[in-house]
Amino acid sequence: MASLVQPVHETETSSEMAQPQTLDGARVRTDFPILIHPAEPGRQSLIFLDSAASSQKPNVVIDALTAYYRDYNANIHRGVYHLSEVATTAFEDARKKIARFINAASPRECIFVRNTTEALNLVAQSWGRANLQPGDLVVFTEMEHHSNIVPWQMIAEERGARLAHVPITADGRLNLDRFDEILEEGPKLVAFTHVSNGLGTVNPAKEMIAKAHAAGAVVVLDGAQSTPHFAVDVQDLDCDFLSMSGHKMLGPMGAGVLYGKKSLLDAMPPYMGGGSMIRKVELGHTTWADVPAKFEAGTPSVGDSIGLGVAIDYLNELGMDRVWQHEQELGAYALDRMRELPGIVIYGPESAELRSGVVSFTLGDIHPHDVAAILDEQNIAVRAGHHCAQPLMRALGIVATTRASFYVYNTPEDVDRLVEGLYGVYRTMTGQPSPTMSSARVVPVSEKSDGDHAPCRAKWDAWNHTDEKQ
Ligand code: C6P
Repeated sequence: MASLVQPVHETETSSEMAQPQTLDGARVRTDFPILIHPAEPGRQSLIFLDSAASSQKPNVVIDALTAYYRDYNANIHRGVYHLSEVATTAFEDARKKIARFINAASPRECIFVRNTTEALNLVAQSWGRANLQPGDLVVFTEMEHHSNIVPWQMIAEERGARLAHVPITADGRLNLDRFDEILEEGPKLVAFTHVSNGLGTVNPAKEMIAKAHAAGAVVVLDGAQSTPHFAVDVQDLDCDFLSMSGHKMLGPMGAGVLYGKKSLLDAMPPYMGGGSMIRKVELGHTTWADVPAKFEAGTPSVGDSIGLGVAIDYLNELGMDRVWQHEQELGAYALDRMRELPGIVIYGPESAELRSGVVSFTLGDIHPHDVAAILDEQNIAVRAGHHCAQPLMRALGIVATTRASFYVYNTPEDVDRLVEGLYGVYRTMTGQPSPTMSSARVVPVSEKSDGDHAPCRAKWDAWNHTDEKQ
């Protein structure tokens, strides 16, 4: 039975040593069944450019999930029977893989959660409730995802703490002069994203963490958009907490990680009460288990966590340096090609070196939802909206962008298809055969008489009127 469990791979495998210098996106793609399905009749092949929202999954991850449910599905940390022991070992092996992946000092510093949102809420509700006093200052930035804003607002309101934010510069970087000024006020906690999901900006995390520590703050790093794409070393960065979303890094939905320094985690109260997180329960009083169990109440997503471990094996075999180089090359190529498009505004830093493989843009006065809907007709999947970063959009003076995001399975040909697709958007929206953006008003597709795009637009509009537009 135990042989059915994916082995724990070491980071430096001999196969990695033999890998070529660069990553071949077309080869990698063959490991992803969803990307190589024959196109449906009448549709072009899928170009998936929305990995910043959630990545696709390779066969090894899908197979690991199937194997768990087919061969050794059991609850963990409870059963004395063989099946449960096999599942427990596989689950804890996944934790060890994650700890090695981010260079945590111990697997105990890695807590399984569902996603980044849960990781950040855990810190806010546990560390925040125990440590924030009335008048304390909590700092985040204008480019944060809502997950790294709202939990701080909630706990600050409850504890009477104050909030401050670091603004962005005109080219979509953090205003580090303003950051330094805010640090002079001695914040208790600083939370910021390693990489912006709305802009692709890579923030100078190590430098910012050192400054925040010098000012006496605890630092929470949102790693949702960094850990899938380049090597993140928590000891080198010296962050106090780091959040990860496994579903953005080839893993299943439902497995994420909160890394925390053990000394901090040990001192924090539990976030949720229930099974697994206790040492002793009496009718009037309970004592807590050690970390990580203290923060893992209830039955975890066992199969998903094991699947995340397998995703990490896969990324290690590709090599995180190659993954990052591949994405930067694709990003640079996309910037070059897309800049030729008339009327395009690309948000974020000019220099490809300061960016991840995310290109967020607007196309003249065409609504980003229209751009995405028309690209979808060409089977090109991109995201449009505020990307759960409304304050960022406000700072940019817009309500939404269209966003293409690249990952290991994308190729320069995908960029070419995107650019062709965007010329198609011009044609659809302006009715002009040539792709020049004149000063003439672009007609929203929903107003066009052919009505072809009306269903897409109606879908967007309906969704747009819900409370939480993504
Ligand atoms: N961004 C995007 O399309 P969850 O949903 O909990 O896995 O991740 C939240 C989150 C937090 N921080 C950053 C920087 C993120 O990018 C995300 C998720 C997705 O951009 C979905 S909104």
